[in-house]
Amino acid sequence: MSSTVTPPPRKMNRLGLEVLQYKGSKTTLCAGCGHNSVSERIVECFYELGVNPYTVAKFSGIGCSSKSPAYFLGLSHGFNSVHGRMPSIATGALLANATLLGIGVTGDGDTASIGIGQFMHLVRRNLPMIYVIENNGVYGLTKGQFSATADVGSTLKTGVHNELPPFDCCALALKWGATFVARSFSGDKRQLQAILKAAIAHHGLSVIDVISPCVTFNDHEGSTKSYAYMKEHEEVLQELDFVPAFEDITVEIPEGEVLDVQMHDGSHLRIRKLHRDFNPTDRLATLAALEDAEAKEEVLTGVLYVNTSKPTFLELLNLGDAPIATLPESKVRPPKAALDEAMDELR
Ligand SMILES: Cc1ncc(C[n+]2csc(CCOP(=O)(O)OP(=O)(O)O)c2C)c(N)n1
Ligand code: SF4
Ligand SMILES: [Mg+2]
Repeated sequence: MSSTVTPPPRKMNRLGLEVLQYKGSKTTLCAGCGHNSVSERIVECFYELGVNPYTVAKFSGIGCSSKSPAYFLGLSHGFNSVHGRMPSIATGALLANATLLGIGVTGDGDTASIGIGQFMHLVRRNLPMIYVIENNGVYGLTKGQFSATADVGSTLKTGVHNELPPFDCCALALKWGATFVARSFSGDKRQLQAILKAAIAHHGLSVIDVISPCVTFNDHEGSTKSYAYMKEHEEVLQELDFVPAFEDITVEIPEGEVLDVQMHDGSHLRIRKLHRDFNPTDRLATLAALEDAEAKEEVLTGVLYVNTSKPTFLELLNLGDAPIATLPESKVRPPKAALDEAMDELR
């Protein structure tokens, strides 16, 4: 007697897409590299939230981290730019088409070394996009030299010591007026998922510094960006729960225990304090907490700061919603009279 086996129903998100449609090409990074875990989290979050991949634009600079966009959201737009210059490319693209959801993936070298000036202006402008720094303390792609986020006293495999003070990208972003700042660890799946989802919902720039160990050049004893160091020194600030706008909030929580942040799209980020009194809406207190943690050799992870009220760069420029590429020629090409007038002014 023959029996037919019915395959289990395929899992789909609210757009009717499968997770496969959110993946990219097979990774060419080293096995165990933290960057691979970050790509996996991005795939999961965009799939679970049902973001239309055709409306996403991925940006990066140069580095192992900057290769990552090839490994997620294969159906989305993408631009792998020049070392440290991704913010300019992203700014141009998102000004030309404000309907796109931008996500940039960069490295600590790409952002804190060569790209620090571009990063500064991106933060100052509050360009609405997600900006993920895959922070391993070294230039992985060029064989593991120290980057500007390497801690004083950390050593390379060769025994070379770093004597220069590190840049803390989260503290700098806070100083420069960032509206969403978080730090996570590539090994913390649940925390990184919640942060990425909140960043997708955030209306403004989301800076996410992810400690993402380089297993080939910076995972040894003496490194402060290794899996072992993070296990010892990570101080998780909160328990995070993200409730998307399309789901009902069912769990009632007694007032005062949880900070409920309503995001622009109607979703909720619920932040429950863990061991210490920490308020992620108090910018100055966060800066002090980061200084204090650095002195104690602790790595604070969680949502460090969130501000949902500051206008974005696109709002300040008062740009129309229609992408430039869809505007008729009459709108994008000045008439001859306007050009003649401009020429006359220069005579
Ligand atoms: C203008 C320019 N300068 C230097 C380089 C060489 N270079 C390529 S990647 C890189 C650093 C990458 O480090 P990071 O951004 O931390 O990425 P990781 O490889 O560690 O993920 C450097 C210095 C380059 N490609 N272009
Ligand atoms: S060299 Fe380091 S950063 Fe680059 S892929 Fe390998 S483990 Fe990752
Ligand atoms: Mg790096």
